[in-house]
Amino acid sequence: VAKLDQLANDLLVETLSEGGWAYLLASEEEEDAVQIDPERVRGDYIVHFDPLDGSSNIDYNVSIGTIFGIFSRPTSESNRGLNDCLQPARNLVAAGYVLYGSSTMLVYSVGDGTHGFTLDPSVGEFLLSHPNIRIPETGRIYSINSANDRKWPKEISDFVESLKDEGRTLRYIGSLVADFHRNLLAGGIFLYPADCSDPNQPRSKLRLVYEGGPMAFLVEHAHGKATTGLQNILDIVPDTLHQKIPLILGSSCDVSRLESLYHETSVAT
Ligand code: P6P
Repeated sequence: VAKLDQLANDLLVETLSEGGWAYLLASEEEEDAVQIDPERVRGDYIVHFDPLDGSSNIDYNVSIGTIFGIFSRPTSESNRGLNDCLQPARNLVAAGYVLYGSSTMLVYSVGDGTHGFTLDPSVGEFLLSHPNIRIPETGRIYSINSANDRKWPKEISDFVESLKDEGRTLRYIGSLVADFHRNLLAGGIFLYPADCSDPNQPRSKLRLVYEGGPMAFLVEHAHGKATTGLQNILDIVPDTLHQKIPLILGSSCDVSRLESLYHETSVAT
């Protein structure tokens, strides 16, 4: 029996292939981009997705999610090749996630606000329940895996200590879509910094193309911010499909405070 994340991937690939609007797919579960048979394509879209993010939580009934981002073909002259996938998230025409939690929600943006829909099983439709979501400029919550605190860069350690001094509360589920969604509505900041155990070779975990990019698009259109600490996530041009990045996103004032710490360090060094 295939695992749920593989099943979710296969379902998305099959459905998007049949739809005809996408000519290229990029999935967390696929080593390379999937080129759709040109005979079946009538559209100019590229779809990135993490079919079931947080799938290690499935057996423990923790909320998980599907993350997606949609690009247009970069130029009418592009050869519809694999590189068409490697666009910065600022180019997204749409992004969103489905959260499988106490209720099933679709949250998406097409660049004009971020909106939430809740599945009503009695009619089998997603109903608009959260129009024009606006993340509070600052929040009580911070979300980070504190077990990694010895591996954090100094800016993150200093920032987290300041949050503790202010009496902020730590909430961390270990499922990006669930942690992000809670902070999007309640306000707060999610941080997954690089492992800097070897300062010369920082190692990140979360992916740019189908995790950080779509989430950055959503939070930006909900008046929040997303950064690596040094760069707006939306502006990063991916080098590779499965590129990993430090991911910090949420309330604009909280993210800006952290960016200032990184700026002070870069000025001082
Ligand atoms: P850690 C789940 O495996 C995931 O990809 C994200 O959904 C989540 O935010 C992160 O990893 C959790 O990672 O190292 O804290 O268990």
